[in-house]
Amino acid sequence: MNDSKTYVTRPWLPPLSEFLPYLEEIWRNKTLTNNGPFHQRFEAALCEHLGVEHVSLFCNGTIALVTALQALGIEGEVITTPYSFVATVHSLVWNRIEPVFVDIDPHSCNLDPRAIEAAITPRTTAILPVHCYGTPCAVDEIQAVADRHGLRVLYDAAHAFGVRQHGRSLLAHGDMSVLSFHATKVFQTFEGGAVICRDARSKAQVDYLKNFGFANEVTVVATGINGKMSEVNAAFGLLQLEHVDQALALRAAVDARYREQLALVEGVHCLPRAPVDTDNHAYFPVLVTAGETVRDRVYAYLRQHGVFARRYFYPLISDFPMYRNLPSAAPERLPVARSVAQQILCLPIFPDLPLDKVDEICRLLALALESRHAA
Ligand code: T4K
Repeated sequence: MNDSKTYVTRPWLPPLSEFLPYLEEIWRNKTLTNNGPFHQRFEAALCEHLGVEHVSLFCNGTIALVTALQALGIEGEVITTPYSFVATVHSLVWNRIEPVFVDIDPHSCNLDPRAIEAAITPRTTAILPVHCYGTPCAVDEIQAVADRHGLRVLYDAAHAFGVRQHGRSLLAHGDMSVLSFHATKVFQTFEGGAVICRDARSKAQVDYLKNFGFANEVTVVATGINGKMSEVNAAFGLLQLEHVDQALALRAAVDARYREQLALVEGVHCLPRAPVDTDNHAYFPVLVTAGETVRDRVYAYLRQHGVFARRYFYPLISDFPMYRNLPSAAPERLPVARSVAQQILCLPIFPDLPLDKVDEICRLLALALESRHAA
């Protein structure tokens, strides 16, 4: 990739010299995978860092979602959001579960808790909300709906690493939460993910399922998959944990600079950050309020100038061919999600994005919005 280009994100990497001793240890002990020493140390370190009790590491967030749904025994229909990365909903279909889309809240871009209750049928077994961009869902309202109807709650927390609210980790809510440690995430292990479980029993269930269902050398207790994280990824994650707070602080500075610079640019609305104890600034989403045509011209204009902003999440998942014929995918049922998807643009944000580059992106954005480019 050419360095004159500015991508929506770039992974934060520690100095290579810091990683070499970890690799030397793996070379010495020759345990490459299957719950090795780095895997165990990384799970323990993550519990400590995140302030949760039970973490099960995975090869990626998608297999973690698929496995968490199995561990919770979810079937029938699950209420979820059309405004996410497609893996959220694919994970349901890989378990032969029918997704039921409901609309989002325009401020948080997360499931609108008022819309959930109306979508519940006798076949509904769970809710699969997403903490989109790391913004917390309405966790108390969602839990109240779930309790009233005896439903499970599985959070897709792929964007929510390290977010804390009301004195506790956001990941502590629901029956389980799933993280992604993909290269594009605030905390990454090249590929990777994790399931946060409420208790040791459900972690054991998840652990069996990600290891073919083996309970011991000769006993298979479930139709498991291979979802394990390798020692190289786990060792890298352990090292990354030492740097993540610094990386988040650098992201916060980029976020603040955008807000300052864009405050006076007409036609762009920065999505507000929810009040939290610790934010992670995973994305910098803005709305181009003139709508889809102008948004797409702004997107193209930025690209011409080497700025690769992304339209996360456009199109809606409910518009993809395998979902659009579901009754709940009907456009008139999802007006807020549709409107946000038509205006959304995620601007580059990553720890070593120079602040003068942020200024330049804001200038380009303002120029693009001038009528001669965007009208
Ligand atoms: N749930 C949610 C809500 C999610 O957002 C995701 C993943 C998942 C579940 C599933 O978790 P995983 O199974 O992925 O662990 C990216 C990521 O591939 C995906 O992980 C992520 N969400 C999604 C929002 O974004 P793309 O197709 O946009 O990625 P890509 O390859 O275009 O990368 C974007 C930019 O990042 C590139 O232009 C340059 C930069 N980049 C990317 C990679 C991969 C790098 O600089 N280095 C890299 O190695 O999907």
